Amino acid sequence: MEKLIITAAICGAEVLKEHNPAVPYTIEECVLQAKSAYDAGASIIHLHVRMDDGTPTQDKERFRVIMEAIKKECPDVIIQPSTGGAVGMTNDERLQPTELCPEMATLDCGTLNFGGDDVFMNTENTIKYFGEKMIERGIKPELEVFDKSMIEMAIRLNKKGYIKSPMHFDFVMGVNGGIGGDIRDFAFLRGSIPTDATYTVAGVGRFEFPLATLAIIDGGHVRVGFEDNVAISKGVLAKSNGELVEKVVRLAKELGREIASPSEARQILGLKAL
Ligand code: KMH
Ligand code: ZN
Repeated sequence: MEKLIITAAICGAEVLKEHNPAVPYTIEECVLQAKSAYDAGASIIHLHVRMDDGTPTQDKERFRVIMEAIKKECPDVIIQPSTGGAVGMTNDERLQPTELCPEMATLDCGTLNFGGDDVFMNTENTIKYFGEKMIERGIKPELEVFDKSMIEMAIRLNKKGYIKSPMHFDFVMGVNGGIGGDIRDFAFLRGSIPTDATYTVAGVGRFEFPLATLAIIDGGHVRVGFEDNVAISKGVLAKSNGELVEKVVRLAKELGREIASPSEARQILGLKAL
């Protein structure tokens, strides 16, 4: 079985210090959280950025500064900026970090009710536009899917040339408005992707570690982090993103799965070697 790629989604756009005081807003806090995850075994950092007061932003310069600061401490880590940003942002606002030509970035594959009354808009034309920009800028998309229909969208746009093969999916499971996080939901998504595709799973809240375990057993990959979940166990806040990654490493060890280094992750995902 391939080694396990662990992604740490250290920050997100919605989670706040009120949920866990260790959620990073400042440059220094982002570096601290990224380093804790990297030292624990994460090879990819999925990155949102905030202003110092916690306001989410897709500002290119803020991304540049934070990405450079993370690279200083974690030289070979793969940084994967979000192009989802926060609900309500415009397409061009969301695409700003792709102008920095990172190795990877997320590409959200459909519209959904997001966590309540918000609507996270990703029309077919938006997805085509983002796909074209990523091809133009040499970026491998992580295809965020919140439901099965979004896998179908990705397959359709792959056939039309907006997304290249082999595709890499992120099953984001347990968002209010998207698919749930039960075993049958996982099996449904897992069985719906092309045979040459890879996937990672991001379970929201209580679904994080059960879904991580399924992916470890199945040969998939795992995303954890404050964006998705702030607790290390029921009612106990995680001290850092590193603590969440350490738990995945422990589970993988118990289940006989080795952890991929950043260079091994690049090989598995077909990214250029550093
Ligand atoms: N913040 C969500 C509305 C992504 O990173 O691409 C969207 C999101 C997805 O987090
Ligand atoms: Zn995200």
